[in-house]
Amino acid sequence: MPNEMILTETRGRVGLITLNRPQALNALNNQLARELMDALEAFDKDDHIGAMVLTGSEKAFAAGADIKEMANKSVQQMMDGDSIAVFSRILTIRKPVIAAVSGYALGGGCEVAMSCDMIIASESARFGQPEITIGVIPGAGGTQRLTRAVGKALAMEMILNNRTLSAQEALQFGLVNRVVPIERFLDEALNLAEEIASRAPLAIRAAKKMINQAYERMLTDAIHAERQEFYNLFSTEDQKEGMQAFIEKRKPEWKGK
Ligand code: DAK
Repeated sequence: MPNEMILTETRGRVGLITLNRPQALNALNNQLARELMDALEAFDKDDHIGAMVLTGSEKAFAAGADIKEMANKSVQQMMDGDSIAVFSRILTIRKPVIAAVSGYALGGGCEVAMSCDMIIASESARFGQPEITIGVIPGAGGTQRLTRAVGKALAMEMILNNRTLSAQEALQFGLVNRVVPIERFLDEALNLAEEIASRAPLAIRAAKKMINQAYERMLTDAIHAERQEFYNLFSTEDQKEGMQAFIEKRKPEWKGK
């Protein structure tokens, strides 16, 4: 089946994937997440491809998992659906993936960017984990990866109080590799990917694997625990209220239960 929510193309030895659901700021619904992961896996298997670039639009890399799709789900439905579980598939990609981020990278969007190997940000990029505002917490590694990237103090502020980072702040705190003007952010990422793709493929793969293991080995258990906490929140009234309030464009009324 042809993709409906992403675009793919090859530029030399680089596979380019563009999230293309502009009406929802690239919110990651089941279909988009599945198309994205299928495309990453296809490029990973393609011998002509040495590296990948993942991007969105100038306005939004991705504004998170699709709140409308998950608002009324139960704990069991969240655990059973392969919907957001496909997020873990990005961790199995062996070739380097560079995120070219402009505009919003929020919630699951920020988590996808952090699951890539490097991030090139446009000057307008904004990173955040706003899940607390809809009554949940990050569920795709955000509590762990963000903390490792920017440190505990800032991660606490971002996750507990919805502090977002500008591109320059993200650079300052080590979340991104470079910040470039908006006209050049995609080319910058493509050039970097092309250079990496020209290097020894097996060594590149081994290097990526080992660098990630510096984090992932201790990370796995924590990610499972985080995911369970995320699922559990679907038994709370506040999760239903938070997501419903977002959909109805009103302020949520928290009950603490
Ligand atoms: N979900 C669904 N629709 C979204 C969306 C989202 N995350 N973000 C934006 N949209 C939709 C809006 O509803 C609106 O649709 P219409 O009303 O036009 O139908 C359209 O996109 C344009 O958005 P706005 O009108 O709101 O645009 P603004 O420029 O005014 O505001 C914004 C942009 C990004 C500040 C705002 O849209 C916003 O606050 N969006 C929600 C951001 C957010 O809360 N993100 C976190 C979602 S929770 C897991 C894996 C992943 C996750 C969890 C678990 N596991 C593996 C277990 C991830 C969770 C999340 O990401």
